[in-house]
Amino acid sequence: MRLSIVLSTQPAKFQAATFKGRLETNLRHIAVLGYDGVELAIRDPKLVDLNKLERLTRECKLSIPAIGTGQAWGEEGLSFTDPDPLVRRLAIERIKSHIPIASHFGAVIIIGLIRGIVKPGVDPAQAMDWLVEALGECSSAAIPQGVRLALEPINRFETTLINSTAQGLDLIERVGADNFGLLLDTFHMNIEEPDIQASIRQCGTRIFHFHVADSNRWYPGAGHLDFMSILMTLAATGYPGWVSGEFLPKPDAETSARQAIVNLRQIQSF
Ligand code: LER
Ligand code: MN
Repeated sequence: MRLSIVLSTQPAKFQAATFKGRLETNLRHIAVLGYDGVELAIRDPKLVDLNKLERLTRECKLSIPAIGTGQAWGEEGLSFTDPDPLVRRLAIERIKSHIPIASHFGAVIIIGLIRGIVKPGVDPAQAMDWLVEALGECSSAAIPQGVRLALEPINRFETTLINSTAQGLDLIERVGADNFGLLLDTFHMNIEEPDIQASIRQCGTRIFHFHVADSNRWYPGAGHLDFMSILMTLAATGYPGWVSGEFLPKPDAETSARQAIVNLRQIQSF
């Protein structure tokens, strides 16, 4: 089990990015804590100095398993399901602009909140059609560069589109691209799934990435989720990927990141 943790490359409103900004300091810190990789939350790849990122991650011996894209929604309002066609186009182009950097680092592109919500006055079936079209276009553009996209089912309090793994699997059928799969997040699963382990088994080889946070969105071990059982179920699917910490920096970033790695490595030793 390779472990990574979320770092936003810039200050962000999103609260569950454990580390934000101060790229060099935070990358060195994450490496010292013992993580194998860093999941970068990037609002716009244009704002990232690729040479610097390449140098720092090489020096810190950190992989980049995934790139989060939700800040384009959180900070700029871009989404695949906005009634304004220009906003939808900008969202699609933004996701496509992550493909070169994802290809370079071997990272999965996360489709989180950039999918949007069903906005007032929009027919939900129309929103789903826009979503399927956008995902089809982005997945096709990513194939030649060997990049995969992972849609994250997100709880009902954050979006009205794709809350559960069952809805995620239906969407995968509709998009019909081999490089399009799911990102499962234990925090959202705890709210939406009747049985977290059963849902993990059902998603099987369609799991492209995995987020861990406890029931309260604190670090694993700070709430009441059974991570031993969850991670053993994940391993039993043959999942070869990363387990990535995306939790609130509580009581502070340092303590949460340290406790997470202690608790997850302890599970791993069984
Ligand atoms: C992002 O990975 C996530 O889990 C969402 O809660 C974003 O708001
Ligand atoms: Mn997540």
